[in-house]
Amino acid sequence: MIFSCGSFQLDLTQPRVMGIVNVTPDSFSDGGKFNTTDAAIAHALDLVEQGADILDIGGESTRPNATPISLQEELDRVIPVIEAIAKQKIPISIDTYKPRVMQAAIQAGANMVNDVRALQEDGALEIVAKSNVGVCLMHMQGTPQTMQINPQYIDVVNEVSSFLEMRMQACERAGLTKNRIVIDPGFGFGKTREHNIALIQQLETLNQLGQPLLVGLSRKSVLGQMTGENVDARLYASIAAVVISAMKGAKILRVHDVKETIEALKVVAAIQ
Ligand code: 7PJ
Repeated sequence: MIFSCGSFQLDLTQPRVMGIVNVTPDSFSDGGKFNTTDAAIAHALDLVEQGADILDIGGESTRPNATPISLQEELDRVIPVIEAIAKQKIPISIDTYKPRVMQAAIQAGANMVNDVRALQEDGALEIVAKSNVGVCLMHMQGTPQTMQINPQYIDVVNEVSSFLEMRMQACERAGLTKNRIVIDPGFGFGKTREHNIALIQQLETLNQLGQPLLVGLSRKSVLGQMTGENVDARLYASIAAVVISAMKGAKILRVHDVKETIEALKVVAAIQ
């Protein structure tokens, strides 16, 4: 399985690691630590050193209740980081739902768009389709401001699967070829603990959609609910989630802890 993202052809026979680079002062996990351009670039280079296969650059936090930021603020945060990292030989993903940020990021060297709204904003689909970048289509119920207020499903796995299939079809109608699309159930995005668990348990069902699966569970609150640990102490839980996800067929793991994740994935690879 080859994932085509811009000038990169990523072989997904073995799972790949997407390292998270937050250029946000309020991101729920490492918020405030890497909020300047230079610090974000240094963090990105460190993740490359640790062995990341993709870097995911995000300027606007999508944690529950996060305050939205302006287009200009988001551009000011992410574009200088992308321009600096584009010199590295590693695919760069832009984590945004804003079409104008996608456009500027692609121009600055991004190879992939990671969109928590699955290209549903006006113009997003067209911008990605007319480029050659890859895309991650993620499921979210509601918006970051409201999504954790009583999320409800009749059948969460079925509903997430149908949504992703609908967005895959929209992408294909717009001219995006299948080899440019990965899909993601969106853990924690309008989901209770039970919803998240059902999605992990039935990851194989989403695999049946035929597109590579991206999983983002790193340090998330569902892991905190399971372990009682706060966000700075969820490494072991995150590694457990990576191992389970990889064994259930996930092809891209979106994580904060790159080196540790790679080590865990080597164990999975060795026994498979
Ligand atoms: C995800 C994401 C995720 C994708 C965030 C956090 C919240 N993009 N962006 N999947 N999560 N594709 O990292 O905890 O799960 S931001």
